[in-house]
Amino acid sequence: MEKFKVLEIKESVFADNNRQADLLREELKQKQIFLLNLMSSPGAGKTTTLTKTIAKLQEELRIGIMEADIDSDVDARTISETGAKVIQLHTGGMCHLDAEMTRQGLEGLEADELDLVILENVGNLVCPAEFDTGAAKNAMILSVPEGDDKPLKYPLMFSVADVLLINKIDTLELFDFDIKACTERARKINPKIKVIPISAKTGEGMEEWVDWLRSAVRDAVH
Ligand SMILES: Nc1nc2c(ncn2[C@@H]2O[C@H](COP(=O)(O)OP(=O)(O)OP(=O)(O)O)[C@@H](O)[C@H]2O)c(=O)[nH]1
Ligand SMILES: [Mg+2]
Repeated sequence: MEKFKVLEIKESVFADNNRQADLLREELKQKQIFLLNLMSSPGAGKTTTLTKTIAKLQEELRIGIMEADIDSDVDARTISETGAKVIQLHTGGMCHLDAEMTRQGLEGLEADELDLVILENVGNLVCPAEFDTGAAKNAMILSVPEGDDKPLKYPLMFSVADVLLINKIDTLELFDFDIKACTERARKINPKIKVIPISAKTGEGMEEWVDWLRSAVRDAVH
């Protein structure tokens, strides 16, 4: 038997997503559950970063992961090996999650006893940025092979992110990726964005990221 549930989430019936997102955010705050929405293009390293993040935090926080995909359970299978609670959400072709879909996921996950829930959103740099999920914070990953011009091409994603992880820095030698230029471009769109270069593969930068996340969870709860 699988160690995780697969849930077909239904298209939202609410017209006003921002209101649903605010309601969900407030409810989660009351329940002291910190929800992080993790976004990136396909293959930037969301699942790899999550497995390493779980390993560093699972002794101190009760963690649950919601893996959203159009139609596969590859990522939930990977996460289930970490021992964290996980659910696979199928969006039925939709390239994003909104607040009501996120709520369905949280109910399926039975998140009430958890401290930290991370939503791995559908891999896409456009649609997920357009829908508030009700998360306390938004994180995004841009990986080195994608190029340092992405803040110029997908500004909305950079404008909604609280933290930008520049992943795969172990490959910097192979690509013309200028971390400083990328950071400046991202900050021009979003002056408050926190930028953390990491390699989910080698572990470089992961401490700084985990410290950021730990503080964000603590600040939200206290
Ligand atoms: N070199 C290197 N490869 C990495 C790093 N992080 C992830 N990868 C590789 O990048 C590929 C995609 O990683 P995933 O973690 O599956 O990416 P994802 O964003 O979850 O992908 P989707 O869920 O399909 O959108 C895998 O082959 C990983 O091993 C890294 O820091 N360095
Ligand atoms: Mg993934």
